[in-house]
Amino acid sequence: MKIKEIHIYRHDLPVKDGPYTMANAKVYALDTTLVKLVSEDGTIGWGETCPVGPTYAEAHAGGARAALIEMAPSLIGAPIWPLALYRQMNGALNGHNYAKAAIDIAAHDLVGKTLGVSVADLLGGAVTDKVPSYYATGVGAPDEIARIAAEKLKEGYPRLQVKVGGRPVEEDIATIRKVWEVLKGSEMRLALDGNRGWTTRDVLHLSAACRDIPFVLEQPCSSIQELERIRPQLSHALYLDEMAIDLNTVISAAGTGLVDGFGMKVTRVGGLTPMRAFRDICEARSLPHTCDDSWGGDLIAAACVQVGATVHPKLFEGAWLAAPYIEGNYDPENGIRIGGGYIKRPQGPGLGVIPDESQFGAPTASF
Ligand code: 0XW
Ligand code: MG
Repeated sequence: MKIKEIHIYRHDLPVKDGPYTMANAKVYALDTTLVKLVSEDGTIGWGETCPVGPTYAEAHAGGARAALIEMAPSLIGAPIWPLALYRQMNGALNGHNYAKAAIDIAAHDLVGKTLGVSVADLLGGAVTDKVPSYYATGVGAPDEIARIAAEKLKEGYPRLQVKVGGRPVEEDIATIRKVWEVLKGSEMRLALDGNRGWTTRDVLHLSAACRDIPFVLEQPCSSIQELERIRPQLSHALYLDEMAIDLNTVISAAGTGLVDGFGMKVTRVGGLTPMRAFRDICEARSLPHTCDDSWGGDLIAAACVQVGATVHPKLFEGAWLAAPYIEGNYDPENGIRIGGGYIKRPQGPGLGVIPDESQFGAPTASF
């Protein structure tokens, strides 16, 4: 079975009650890119990629579409099977994992719909249909973040990620102390995400000052070298997020023991094909990880949920979705929603969601 058509769409996702604030970015609306693959027999597969602005990762929305337009002509007539298709993408363009991810997700959706099985089945089989999520705060004042922590604890979220960085470290310490007053004694797990925004000096200070609070430190500094430097002096477990840009980096970070886990984004690593390998590398080294993305609508959310459902539960840190920050769904019937801190895995074939494509308007490019 071969690919007959490729269509690329652009769509705006305004941030509900925005902006969303991180150490290195403040975002009001996100520009997402959708890919529709059509196979020879008319079956359709959808994919998506949505960088959370141009400064979070080495990715931006216009770059995704340029890379897709570069690759698309050579993918017409290519096999729909994800690994073979991935090799063809690599033959057409070096790098640009986050753009290849949209095609790879669409290929999984297409193959699932062709065979009548879910993407989780294609990835080895779901171990649960109730996928844990986690809530991520923005960077905010101590009392406000503690209020959100109490609210999310009550809603049933099993994990909270508190955004920090980009301000005096004393404010981050005050925030985490307030949050801990709320969470102490509960089962909610806690992560502090610096989003590359701290100096090594500040991380070491914070880790020592909060030795009594059990949290994981996610991507506190910007480079692997900075993490290598602080690693032996930390009192907390260290997770890699933004710098885990591909499987090669993951293999090194896991193999050298640089980190204790990962905040992993499906599109950053290149889609579901590399995500499956990532999941298995982590399982081989007992490394916990998330399966999320930086932003995106129902298609990204469904991809995260489908792969998240296949992760060994003892290693799964949850699937973060942009859903709480987005109005509406692409799929009015089976759109992905979070309830009580968990996500129901959609049961249909492929990703399990079918977008109402009239929302996207005319394609920006068709092949
Ligand atoms: C919390 N997230 C999953 C959403 C934002 O895009 C950033 C990201 C992270 O963990 O860095
Ligand atoms: Mg992170």
